[in-house]
Amino acid sequence: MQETQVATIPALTGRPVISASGLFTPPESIANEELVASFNAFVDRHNAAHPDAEPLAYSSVEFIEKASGIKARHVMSKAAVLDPEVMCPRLPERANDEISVMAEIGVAAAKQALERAGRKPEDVGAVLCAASNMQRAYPAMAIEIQHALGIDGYGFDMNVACSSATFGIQTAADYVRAGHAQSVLVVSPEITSGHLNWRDRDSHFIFGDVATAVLVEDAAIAPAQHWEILGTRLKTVFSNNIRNNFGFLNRAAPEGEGTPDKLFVQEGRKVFKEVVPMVAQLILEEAARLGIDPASLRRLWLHQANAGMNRLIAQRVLGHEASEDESPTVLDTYGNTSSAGSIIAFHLHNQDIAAGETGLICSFGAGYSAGTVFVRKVG
Ligand code: CO8
Repeated sequence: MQETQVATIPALTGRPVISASGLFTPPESIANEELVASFNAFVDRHNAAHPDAEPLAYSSVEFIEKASGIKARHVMSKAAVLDPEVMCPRLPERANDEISVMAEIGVAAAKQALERAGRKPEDVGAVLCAASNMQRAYPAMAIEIQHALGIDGYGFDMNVACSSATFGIQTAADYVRAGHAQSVLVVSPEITSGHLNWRDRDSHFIFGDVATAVLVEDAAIAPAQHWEILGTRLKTVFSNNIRNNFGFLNRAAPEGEGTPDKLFVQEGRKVFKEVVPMVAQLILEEAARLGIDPASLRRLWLHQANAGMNRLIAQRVLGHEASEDESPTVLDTYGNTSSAGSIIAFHLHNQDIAAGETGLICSFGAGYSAGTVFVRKVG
């Protein structure tokens, strides 16, 4: 008698892991020199047009690099951003039957994560679109990404500014822990250029566009090489020091010089001073809870907002000045990509980590908000 072959379904463990990550980088990039030339051309025009007003001051490449560590940023619409008459992205509107641009770049990152994990879309149970700005109110970007990938299950959007990805990873991990899903995509398409005030000297250099994806799965179905999630911890503390008042109750176009509070605004100095201790404390408390000696962490994949902030946080965590190997930066080429920053750092700088070594993905930003994901390499 012929034996019937029955596919064995692995028993789920309820232990969440990161199976793979993905990255989409827009092909166009703006170097500081080009950005400052455009900004200064705008300043000349503005001052010539408003001779009786307090003149605007020039920006400078030296200041930007020294204050932030940023040398360039990728963008979805370079020519319009650099045009001193425009200074915001010009992305042509798409018909409702075309994929929207935010979903498109999210899908590109998600496909890479799925491919790296050897996962078919039909085996994914949920999609979270976790980002600091959504292209529209509804239908959710996550549902469009889910549809474009051919995923059954459910999806929704979540926004916790720069901490969106780590909040998404904890949410995905909780679904795995609870048995609600065995495979969850956390997608972070960040078109930050749309909510950056490119005419504001204090912040025009900060942000860049990108998309990342993280596949969180039950250990039972993960590929042999993966990252065990040892623990996640989130924190929020209300602050007005990073704010954007754009919303459905104020529909004025968020461009031009008259609506700066409908774009990104911040008290950068205060953010720096207040967020560094908050994040360092969160990391140290969580390490203690998990029984991890912070000095033993092999690598910190920190949020990429400012090189100086990362230097201080890493020093408090590791107990010494961190090397580029211990706390890699992607700020120089990507700028601040909001929630995607720590995931880009993780994606680009994890191949050399040995099995058994422990690292930390950590993000922080507006809210204030902060999230930690301690991971250990397996396989
Ligand atoms: N060129 C030349 N000089 C400048 C420029 C410029 N572009 N900008 C400011 N200066 C001058 C100032 O006028 C000032 O001069 P003076 O001393 O004579 O008054 C001097 O430089 C110093 O200015 P600052 O004190 O502002 O400069 P800092 O050294 O503090 O550096 C930074 C500014 C880089 C902004 C720094 O404070 C910083 O990085 N802070 C932390 C920022 C941060 O982490 N923010 C979090 C944002 S991420 C987030 O959560 C938002 C999510 C939403 C994303 C949406 C996307 C749009």
